[in-house]
Amino acid sequence: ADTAPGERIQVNQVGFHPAAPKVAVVETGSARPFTVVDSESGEAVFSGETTESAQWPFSSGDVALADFSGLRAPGRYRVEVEGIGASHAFNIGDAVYAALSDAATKAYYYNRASTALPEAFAGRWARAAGHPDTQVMIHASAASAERPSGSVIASPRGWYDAGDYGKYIVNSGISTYTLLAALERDPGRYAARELGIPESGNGVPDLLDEVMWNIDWMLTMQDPNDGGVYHKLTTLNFVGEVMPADTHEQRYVVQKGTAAALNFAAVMAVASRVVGAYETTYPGRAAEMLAAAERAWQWAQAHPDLPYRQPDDVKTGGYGDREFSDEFAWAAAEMFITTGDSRYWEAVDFAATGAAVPGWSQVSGLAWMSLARHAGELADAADTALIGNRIVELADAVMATGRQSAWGVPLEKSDFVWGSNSVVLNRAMMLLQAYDLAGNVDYLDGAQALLDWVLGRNPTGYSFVTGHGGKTPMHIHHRPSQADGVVDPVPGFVAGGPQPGQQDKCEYPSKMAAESYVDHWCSYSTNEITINWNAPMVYVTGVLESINAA
Ligand code: 9MR
Repeated sequence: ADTAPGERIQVNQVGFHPAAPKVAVVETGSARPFTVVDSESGEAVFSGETTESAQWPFSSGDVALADFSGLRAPGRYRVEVEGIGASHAFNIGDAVYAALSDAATKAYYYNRASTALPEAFAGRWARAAGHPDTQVMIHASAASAERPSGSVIASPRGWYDAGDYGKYIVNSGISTYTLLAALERDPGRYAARELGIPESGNGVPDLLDEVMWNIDWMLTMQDPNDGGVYHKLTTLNFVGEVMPADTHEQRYVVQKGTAAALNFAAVMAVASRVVGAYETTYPGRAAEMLAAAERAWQWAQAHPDLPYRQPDDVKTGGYGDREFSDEFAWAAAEMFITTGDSRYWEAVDFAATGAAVPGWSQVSGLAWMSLARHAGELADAADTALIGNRIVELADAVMATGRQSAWGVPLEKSDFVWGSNSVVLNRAMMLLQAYDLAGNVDYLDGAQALLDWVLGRNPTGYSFVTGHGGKTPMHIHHRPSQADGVVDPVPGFVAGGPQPGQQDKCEYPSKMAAESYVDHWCSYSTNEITINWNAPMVYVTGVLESINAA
């Protein structure tokens, strides 16, 4: 008998651009005929036969692929297989990711610290101000002669990192960068996107205004006395599921370190060149940021190997990293691009620097991504052949992994870690770099398959973005969503996604890597949201929109 929609046929629940490859995954032990039907009338508009069924290591059961790429007519549809059921409904059309991309960006607004979110901008998710962060204490681990332990600084604004209320410099690095990179690739697109935030209409892309909220905070995390950067600003322990306005525990800045300084330097270098185009609205800011970047870079030269070591009395997120060659490469690349000063290129052995799919602790890919984006304007010192090769090598490695697998999505075992959806989206982001560089449509199609995964073509049956898809997370591990009394979670957030670690001891439906996910508040290891997981969603959907519109 047929099952409920989405039970045995998985598809991107948001949809596809007309020219995109379109694939649904059917749980079946053998090849089957399928149809695509108009979701309103039920009329069949496309028919085909699935591939032979196959298994893969990350989920149970045989699946087969239903390819309906030939359907290009705009509309709202479902995939149906007799005796099995139907998929969730999805759209085919232009601008199919525009609302999603805006929502994934607006999510940052909803996670702003130190401000009220008025109903005019936040609608049902309006909330009172919390965490003014004007009286933040210097933790003993961060004490200096000028700023002794227990002395107080102001460090307002910024985004909450995740479902918790901490503000972490390392993770702000990749998150803020990725949003700026989206803007650098498509300034025209973002100039036209209105997000409904307090700064809308100020003549600057809303995306940049949003980023400035976090940059303003990041700048306060630099010690003006030596240029070093504090690792994080948090309470000593995680607080409970309360609204920002209802928690008043003392907050601290904790320990300077090499990773914080280099993440800070890289972001400020990028932000400086981006905000430089908006001198009227943000006078003096580009120069301020570049100076801050240079000081942080200098500090890191003097402290090249200072890992973050969590003090005994601090229990919030660690974001500890012990390997800094990628952070050095990234900061050097951004400083080189922004200043044109070849000393930055020469400060790092780029020939010996590999490229990896980016994550908060591995940022070499960001260096290559920026270098490739600016390849046409780099100072002579740069090796542009090397830059192109690194991107293409990485994209080819991504494409080689599991592309022929049962789900037709280039994934491998090591992708199923805490925040797996961000690994998937960062893979897609890197494929888009190679597409921009080499024009090979395979890379674009690979990026589409990866986006499909996060939007529903996966064994959990969830589209992992709150509010976007037929079956979406309702109980994300996000304090405001849990505490605000509104049934729907704050929209536009990407949940972490399946991974077999089960670090939180919630109850899971399966131990298999791609099925180990539960839509429950308790599941901070699969159902939390973070600023670094949302960023590649903004990037990838924005780029696909731009490519389709071109
Ligand atoms: O995203 C982080 C993930 O890579 C780590 O495995 C995990 C455990 O250390 O921590 C994640 O980061 C969390 C951070 O420390 C605090 N804010 C919430 C983040 C997402 O869970």
